[in-house]
Amino acid sequence: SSVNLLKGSAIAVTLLATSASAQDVTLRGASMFDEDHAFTKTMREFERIVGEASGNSIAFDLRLNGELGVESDYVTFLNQGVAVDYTIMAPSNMATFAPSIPLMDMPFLFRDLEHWEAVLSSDAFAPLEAELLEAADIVILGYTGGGVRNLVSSVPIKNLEDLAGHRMRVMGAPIQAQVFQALTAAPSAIAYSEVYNAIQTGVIAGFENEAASIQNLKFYEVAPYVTLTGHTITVRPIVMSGTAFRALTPEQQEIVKAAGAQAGAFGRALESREDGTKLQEMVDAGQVQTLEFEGREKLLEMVTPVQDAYAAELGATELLEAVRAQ
Ligand code: X1X
Repeated sequence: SSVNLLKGSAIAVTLLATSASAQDVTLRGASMFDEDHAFTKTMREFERIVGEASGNSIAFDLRLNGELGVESDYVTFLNQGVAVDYTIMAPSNMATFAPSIPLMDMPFLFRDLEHWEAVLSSDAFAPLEAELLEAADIVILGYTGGGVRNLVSSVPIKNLEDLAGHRMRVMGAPIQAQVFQALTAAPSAIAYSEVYNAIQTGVIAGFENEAASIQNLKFYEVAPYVTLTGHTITVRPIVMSGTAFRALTPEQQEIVKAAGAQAGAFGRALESREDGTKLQEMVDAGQVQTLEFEGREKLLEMVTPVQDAYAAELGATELLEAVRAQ
């Protein structure tokens, strides 16, 4: 019997050794949303492509509905190589780890969808990717996004007069607060998970967001006025922790990179296509009322010096010029 026991443990060791050499790995992902949101659908597409290409040597465990927190939590996890291996993330939520990364999604960066797509299909952001890897140990695998961010408020905001002193939440990157300060609003950085409550209790009178997320998290319940400033077309990197990335074989690394690029293109087409439809669905359901912003053309003028100063401070003036020139 002791011989049998020994045999048993020898078999167990062999099995372990076999599975380790096959490099089977499970990656844990995080989404703040349910299956209906474009981010979740994009991560599902990423998983599908990787699964197929890797002969299912890479498996996935995607946690939805903010089970693992919000993006400002995810970025810390990715940086430390714990809890979350991959997700989709607003560059402005990574500011504390890499100050230059929020340049990617600063308001009024893109003229229109065509400009946005041209920049994202180029390698204009490569230096920012390198800095993120170096400073935060986070790998960008691809880019999704394509939602248009508007003001979302509990009170109607129709013009610059209404915007003056407007208490609104912005993402936690200094450039976000600086832009809305330049527009004379009163921005404060509040965690995404606190926004609904902060509006409901009157701590702030609104924030800014895109249709997919307003609808998915029902922000219209507390902030039914959507002012069509269209100040940002979102850029949302599909990211992986450096720790998780390095644990893959070189072949698996190539697979996740290719899948990130492909899933990103899928996600960009999806969210940009759905953006208008989702806004209209909320209008039709009586959940939101849209308002034009009188004098929108003045906003870009007010914000440009802030963008320039931010880029200059980072030594990224050339990069900003290159993006504008695309
Ligand atoms: O404003 C936020 O923090 C969030 O808004 C949307 O849900 C998404 O763009 C998400 O990436 C995050 O930025």
